Amino acid sequence: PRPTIVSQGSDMTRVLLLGGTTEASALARAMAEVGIDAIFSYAGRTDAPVAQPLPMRIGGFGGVDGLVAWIKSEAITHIVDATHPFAARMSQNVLIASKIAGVPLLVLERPAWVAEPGDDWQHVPDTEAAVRALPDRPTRVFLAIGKQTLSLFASKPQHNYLLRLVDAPEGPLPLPDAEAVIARGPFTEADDLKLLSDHRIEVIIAKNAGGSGAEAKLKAARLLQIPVILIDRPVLPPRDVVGTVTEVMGWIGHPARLGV
Ligand code: 3Y8
Ligand code: NAP
Repeated sequence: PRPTIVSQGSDMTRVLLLGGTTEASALARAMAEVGIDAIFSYAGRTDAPVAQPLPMRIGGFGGVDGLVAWIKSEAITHIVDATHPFAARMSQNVLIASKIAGVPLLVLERPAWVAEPGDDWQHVPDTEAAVRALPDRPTRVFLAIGKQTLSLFASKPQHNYLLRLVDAPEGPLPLPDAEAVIARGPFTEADDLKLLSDHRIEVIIAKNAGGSGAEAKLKAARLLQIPVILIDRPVLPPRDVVGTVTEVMGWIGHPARLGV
């Protein structure tokens, strides 16, 4: 359903933008450009998140109750969930909190990736299934899923794992034969072609994040004929979802500048 315009951008407009993705950063730029009163929220998952052109807050809210209290204390009039498709708990919490607080919510989400000719993808429902999908013979695996679910792969220590993390791991990795490259996307196809070739990768495990910031490795895999085990997104309850910054700006009541 097309979101109805909630307000014509009255001067009471105050937006909570839950960020952490390429699309959230694009939306922040559009809002800053037209002077919308908005707060950009990070979880504080990384040591030094990229700065935004909006006032930022960093850290959890303290569950649904903390979020409801924060929304009220900040007199928020609109909430945009532009978090990652795998940030399921945040999306679940804000869906509930928006109803309790009576503040409208709109989700900005990129479509899932769809295989193209030449792709060799195996879809699995979750990370546990991705572990099971790995072969038994020792294999060179590119684990492009960050660090929060790494420990699940300890049940298959025989593989050589290449990890890509945003921050250097504090302690030892939970895998005996693993190497981490430290890099913050968005990544380019040339970067990922080189990474996959240099490390003689035989299979990639990735989340079906969608969007442009993480898709370079899939394009490189297609060229190099490397199979991909792709983890489906967690299922969330029905929400108002749009795919573009322009639709979000219209919903807030500000026609986006042409070309945003
Ligand atoms: C903290 C903010 C922007 C946002 C950029 C996007 C693209 C680059 C690609 C690979 C896959 C992965 C991971 C990834 C990408 C974008 C986007 C995206 C994937 C930052 C960021 C934060 C995070 C959190 C981090 C997770 C991890 C996931 C690495 C900033 C850089 C694998 C997801 O060390 C950790 O604990 C990292 C945790 C959640 C997944 C995981 O479970 O480990 N993202 N990523 C946000 C916060 O604190 O609120 O530090 O600047 C943002 C981006 N990461 O503004 O341009 O839009 O998706 N992020 C995945 O998609 O599979 C890397 O290596 O190919
Ligand atoms: P999650 O598991 O859904 O959320 C766990 C808790 O982290 C939430 O309950 C909330 O804590 C806090 N949180 C999450 N996102 C937040 C935000 N934007 N602002 C304030 N608090 C937030 O989240 P996640 O998967 O760890 O993702 C964390 C951040 O990384 C998000 O901003 C997301 O967009 C970004 N990101 C995630 C991925 C991924 O693969 N998961 C990929 C790229 C970017 P409280 O309950 O205390 O409020």
